[in-house]
Amino acid sequence: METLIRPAAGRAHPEPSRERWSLVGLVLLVSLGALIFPVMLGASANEPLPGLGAGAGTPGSNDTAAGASTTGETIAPISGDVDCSGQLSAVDALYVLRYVVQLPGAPGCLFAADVQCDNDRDAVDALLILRQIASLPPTTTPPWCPGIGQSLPNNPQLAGGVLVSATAVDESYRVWLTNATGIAMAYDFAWDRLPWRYQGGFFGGPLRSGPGAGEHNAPWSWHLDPNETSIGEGTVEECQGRPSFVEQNVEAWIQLIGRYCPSIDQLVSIVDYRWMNEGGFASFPATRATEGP
Ligand SMILES: [Ca+2]
Ligand SMILES: [Ca+2]
Repeated sequence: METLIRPAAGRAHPEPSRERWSLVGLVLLVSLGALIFPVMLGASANEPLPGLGAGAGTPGSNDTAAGASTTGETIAPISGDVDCSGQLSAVDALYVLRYVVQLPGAPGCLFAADVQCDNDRDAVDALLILRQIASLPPTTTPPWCPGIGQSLPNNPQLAGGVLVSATAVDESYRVWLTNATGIAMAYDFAWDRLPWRYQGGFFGGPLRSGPGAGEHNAPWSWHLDPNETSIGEGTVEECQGRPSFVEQNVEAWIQLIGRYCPSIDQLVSIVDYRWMNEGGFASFPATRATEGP
């Protein structure tokens, strides 16, 4: 079920601000944790955390200890499980903080760190993970964001990209983005972080035949080029129009105009499939490794 996250004019969006008061403390905490945590686990601060040895970056390998064997239990990637252990713990939050301050030993499931779904992996995410573990009231995140601990969206045909659903006037369409600029701008639009000159609210990119990868823009028989589409600047009229109008003239539109610039009257959802190409996780599902006899 797709849910409207904001009207184009309203700019209402979830509020991370309530959490920010704690960020300074958290960044201080990570410095302390970077020293204390490895010691607690019997390792020096310069050694990788458990599971971050030779198998780092391999799904299911991060719980592996000496004498470990796999149980055959399938791990589904879940939001916030930064160390690929299959569950949430304070270790996940610590890994996020270590990443923020660029300490070595990046975990294999770092893609799962952005539990806030704002395209940043930062101390806010670490705080949200800690709140979840402590059973504190959940903080507002976009309705399309997987809840912390919930499975990440899975669609191999859209792996490595981000699917944005929007409406132009009263017609729905979808744009699959694989270019970093377009993805970042889509998130920035959703979170009201774009400069005003981009807030005219439309995508712009080369128009292509067919509904695209995974038929993501079905039932329309066109899509926007995922590698070159982003949020447009200023206002354009020559490449704008209703999705249904483009549908009636797809080939002519491609030949005569080449680009299409659908308005974003409502940004309905952003579904992130990038984890599927990140950190070796194209091989999911993996099996969890646990200590053997
Ligand atoms: Ca974990
Ligand atoms: Ca985030």
